[in-house]
Amino acid sequence: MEWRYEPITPGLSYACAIRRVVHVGSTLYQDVELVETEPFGMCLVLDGKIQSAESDEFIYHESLVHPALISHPRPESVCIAGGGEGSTAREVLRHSSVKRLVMVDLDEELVRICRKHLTGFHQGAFDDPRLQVCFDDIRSFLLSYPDYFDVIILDLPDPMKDNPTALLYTLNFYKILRARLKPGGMLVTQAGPATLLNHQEVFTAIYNTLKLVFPKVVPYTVHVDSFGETWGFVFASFGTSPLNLSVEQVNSNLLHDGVGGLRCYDGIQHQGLFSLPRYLRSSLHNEERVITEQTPVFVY
Ligand code: SPD
Repeated sequence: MEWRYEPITPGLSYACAIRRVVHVGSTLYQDVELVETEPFGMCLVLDGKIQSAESDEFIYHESLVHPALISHPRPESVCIAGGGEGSTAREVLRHSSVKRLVMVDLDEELVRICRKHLTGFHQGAFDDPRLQVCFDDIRSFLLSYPDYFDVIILDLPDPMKDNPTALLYTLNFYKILRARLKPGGMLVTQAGPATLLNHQEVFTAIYNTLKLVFPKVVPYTVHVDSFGETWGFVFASFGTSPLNLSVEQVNSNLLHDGVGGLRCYDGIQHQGLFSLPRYLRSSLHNEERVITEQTPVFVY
């Protein structure tokens, strides 16, 4: 049996048995592998890190998308930054209120590979007429985009050393995003690992930096087996908070927006996502780092 090792944090890796390798290559921007693994089925691996796995990508993508979308009274225009495999778009398009979804991914070749090989992930989302895919750098795209969004979702690769993606986890970029939101708009970003060992790599700093830009900022987490760790997200808005929603309100908002077919997220899971352990709440509270272009943060 062949094993694939992925570093989690200094002194810790996790190993995953490989059944077959479907694709190995490099695009203009990153190394791309598609590997079928014993525990998680087909996995998308970018620059050596699993981004999405057939068996549990629904946990990550439902958690990324739905808390923000059901917190907005009527999300009609949504922007996704990244999200090349199409699963984030798939989740957004479950909402019948969404009239326009713009997905901006730098890597056209990656999207082409995912569209061809990961049909179970995107499930035809790329054919939905509400979706417009733009191959561009999200920062320059937003600076010249003439319109505004109700919700912006950052589904970007993790900030890694020697990768310009790290500049999309900065104070400056968060200010650009705020300027592209409609009144009442909101933002959610994937925010890196959130285990006891590594939540201070990027998660607490992203939270702290967003707090300088938005009046309401709420961190949350979910465990993703194929990442080998618990994952962090941060929600930010001009005042709306997902924390105020009861089990019944979440379920009723989902129903009202025609959202069906979920396997992880509902009113009960919503309360779990936002119930953080004491050590995490205290680290988030005590964090002082601000992420700027000059002081980026990186995952291990
Ligand atoms: N779709 C981008 C999500 C980034 C998540 N990175 C996960 C790395 C896990 N080791």
